[in-house]
Amino acid sequence: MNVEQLKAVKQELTRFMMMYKFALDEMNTKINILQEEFKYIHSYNPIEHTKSRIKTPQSIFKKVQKKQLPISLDSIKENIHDIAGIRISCSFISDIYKISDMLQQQKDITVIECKDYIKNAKPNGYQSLHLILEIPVFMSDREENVKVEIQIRTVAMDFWASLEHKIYYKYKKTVPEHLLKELKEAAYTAAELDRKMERIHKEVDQFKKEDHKDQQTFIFDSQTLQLPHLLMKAISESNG
Ligand code: 0O2
Repeated sequence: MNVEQLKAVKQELTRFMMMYKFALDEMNTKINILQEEFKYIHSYNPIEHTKSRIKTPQSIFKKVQKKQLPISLDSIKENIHDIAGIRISCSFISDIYKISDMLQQQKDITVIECKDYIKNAKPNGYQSLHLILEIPVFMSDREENVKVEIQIRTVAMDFWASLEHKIYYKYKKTVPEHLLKELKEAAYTAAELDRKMERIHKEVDQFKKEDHKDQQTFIFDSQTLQLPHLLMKAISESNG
């Protein structure tokens, strides 16, 4: 390849990767809006943290070879669904489904795939909800529909998955039998913890709803504000 050809390929690759960066930015904005709104309505944060990444060209190429795909940008766009990826860690299992539903219902999002490894955990114990969503990205000269992979799981599921990932790579994919067994048990314990935490959370939530004092304050812009009784009464009466 001569210098001019190299430059052209580099430019094409940059434009290709940028498309995924923009898709990631758009999706992160959507997630931030949902999170903020959810905090106002339910008075707690359903998302512990989010992490997003763009797959490196090396890692994309490795996947292309593993899947024996034709080497072209069109084929990569069509067949590799996790070039842009977001991982959302939630406090409770029910939040995972709430966030997933809220995203799936948005008009500009097309759901390409939904894999529920929470209802059907993988044989090794892995649990997570995986979505492949497509969103339009508007650039100066074109519009592209871009896929983003979203993995949504609880903090406990995430803790398990990162340990399993480390072990898997440490042992170069031949993990000793006793560790596989222990990992599976740990996945079961994590799932049990998630169920217990959810039960406790529901009970506290119910108590909060019935607590009259809690109804006289509301959280706005990260501040707890008092609601004067007379103001509430007047608004309620004017609403009929
Ligand atoms: P990486 O390096 O994390 O991106 P695909 O190969 O993506 O087209 P697949 O494998 O059927 O299709 O998709 P799936 O099952 O939705 O898994 C996608 C991603 O979920 C994986 O990406 C992992 O990040 C994660 N994952 C899936 N199974 C496991 C598991 O058993 N343990 C852990 N720790 N993570 C898992 P990649 O591309 O495999 O790797």
